Amino acid sequence: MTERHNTHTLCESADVVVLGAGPAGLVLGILLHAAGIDCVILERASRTQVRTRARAGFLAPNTVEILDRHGLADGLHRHGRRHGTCEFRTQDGRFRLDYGALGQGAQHHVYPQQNLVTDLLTHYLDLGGRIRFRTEALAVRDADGNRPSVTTREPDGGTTRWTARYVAGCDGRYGAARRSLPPGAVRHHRYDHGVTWLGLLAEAPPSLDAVGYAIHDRGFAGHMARTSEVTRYYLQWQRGTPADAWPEQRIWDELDLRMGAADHGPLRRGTLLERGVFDLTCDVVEPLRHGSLLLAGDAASLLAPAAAKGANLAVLEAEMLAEALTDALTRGDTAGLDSYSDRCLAHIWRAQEFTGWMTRLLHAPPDPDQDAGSFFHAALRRSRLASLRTSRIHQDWFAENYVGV
Ligand code: RFL
Repeated sequence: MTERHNTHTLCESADVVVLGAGPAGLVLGILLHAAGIDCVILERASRTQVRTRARAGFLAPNTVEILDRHGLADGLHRHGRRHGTCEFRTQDGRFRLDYGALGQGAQHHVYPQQNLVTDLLTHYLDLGGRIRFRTEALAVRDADGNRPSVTTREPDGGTTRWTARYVAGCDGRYGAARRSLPPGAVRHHRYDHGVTWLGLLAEAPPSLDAVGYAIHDRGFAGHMARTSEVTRYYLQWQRGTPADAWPEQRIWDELDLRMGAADHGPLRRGTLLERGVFDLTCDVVEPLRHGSLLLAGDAASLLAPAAAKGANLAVLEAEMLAEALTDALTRGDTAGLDSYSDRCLAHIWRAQEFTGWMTRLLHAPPDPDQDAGSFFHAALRRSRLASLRTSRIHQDWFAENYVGV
């Protein structure tokens, strides 16, 4: 329903207003629409930006099951690849873990996030779903009542006030949903691993048929396949240094050095399509609900990308939230909404725990007692890696956590 309020402000409504068209918002929008719920997705970016933003690539079996259950995995099955090996490299050598054959024998699907988002968007639009691009949510108001509203800035500069029964904050870490939580409404647990990565997207085929984790005196380097033409690399980076501080040649030389190219073969070089610097920080909002405002995906919890969990949690939470909202709006049954936060937080803390473990395997934590501390932590990391290389029980534990959410 649209109503002209004055020359600049429109009033519109939907039972559920979803903020953000990432994996969380789109899966939620599709499932609500399929259940006959009146919903709209409001997205700050343009359609092209949404369809081309390269981020995740490793999808867990549970994520694929959810997408399969709702008929959303055709593209992934057609163009994605199964993946089940990772390789750890140090200056002393390397070893591989065929994690797909360990634990419960589960593998990842490698499918770039922008392709998944494009598939989800196409599906949502084919269903007749409502979405507004270039529409930025500015604030969520009255979330503690049963008629919350969202104010948006429209592409033409005007504003719209959306009224709703529920607002789903799927607009990431810096979105309006988090910003609108009144002081004291939730607890915000933050942790900074004290490490910064330079994330790179290279127009180059993968250099190894495994996820590569290199632990080197000069810092961490990582390799993750995306497609046969594009590969993601990471370099541990000096905090505060801009992404463009080094020329391409220097970046490739450093990747070669840390990944032990002299011993294990050179990396396949190509143009760097994208560079981004990000600090390995993580956080959890608790609870994930304030009245009629509910959080999902990165808006609920941010994870360092060391263990590739964020997009997987986003899809899981979106399915849980869709079921809970459908029960509430179609049958007046709010039990699912009441337990939504606790059920999600159990998965979130488990993913945070494993991500923290991975981060400490790849990096020494910052230590005020520099010299003694760095020796101590380097020794702990070597011991952790030795255990992973030699203990079948440890390997099974790793495999189960690496592909699980
Ligand atoms: P998204 O994908 O960030 O989407 C949020 C959407 O909200 C929009 N938005 C707003 N819209 C309206 N009004 C506002 N005020 C708004 N503010 C923001 C944004 O434009 C955007 O479209 O969040 P979502 O849906 O929660 O999904 C989360 C995932 O995107 C994220 O967790 C993953 O990308 C994390 N991640 C990985 N996760 C994995 O599971 N496997 C991986 O292999 C993996 N690799 C990665 C990653 C994240 C990375 N970055 C971003 C550091 C690799 C990298 C480099």
